[in-house]
Amino acid sequence: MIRRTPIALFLVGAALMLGATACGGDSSSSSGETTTIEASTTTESITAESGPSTSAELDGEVGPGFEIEVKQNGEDAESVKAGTYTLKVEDKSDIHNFHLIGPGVDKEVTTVPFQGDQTVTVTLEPGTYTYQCDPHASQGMKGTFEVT
Ligand SMILES: [Cu+2]
Repeated sequence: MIRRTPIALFLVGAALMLGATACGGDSSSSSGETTTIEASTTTESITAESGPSTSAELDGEVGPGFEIEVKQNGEDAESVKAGTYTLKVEDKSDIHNFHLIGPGVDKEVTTVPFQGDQTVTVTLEPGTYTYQCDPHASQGMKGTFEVT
């Protein structure tokens, strides 16, 4: 009786390989959960490796104060996978601009007098990218992220 668990696990594994779900029944349901979790973890890592295209979006923000930032999935972008991204910039001030500089990119997404949203497509290559407000970059109004 005590030895049931490993046997049940083996049976679940065998049942999964055969594609048969009927033979396990009630006794195998708890060990079946463990198998399901392992399977979904594997699926997630395969998805992550196969491409960043599902979340290929970056959000930039500048102003209204002397602030500039780039976020990915709501978090400060520090390390980003190489690829083509939709970059949405919210420019909340008419005294700042948003300028992205890095390998293959030198793009002033918004100009100083512009206020509002601007969306551009950028292709990011491995290296360091700097985003800055040109008039105030020397005062620290800039940031960087790495593309790998
Ligand atoms: Cu500025």
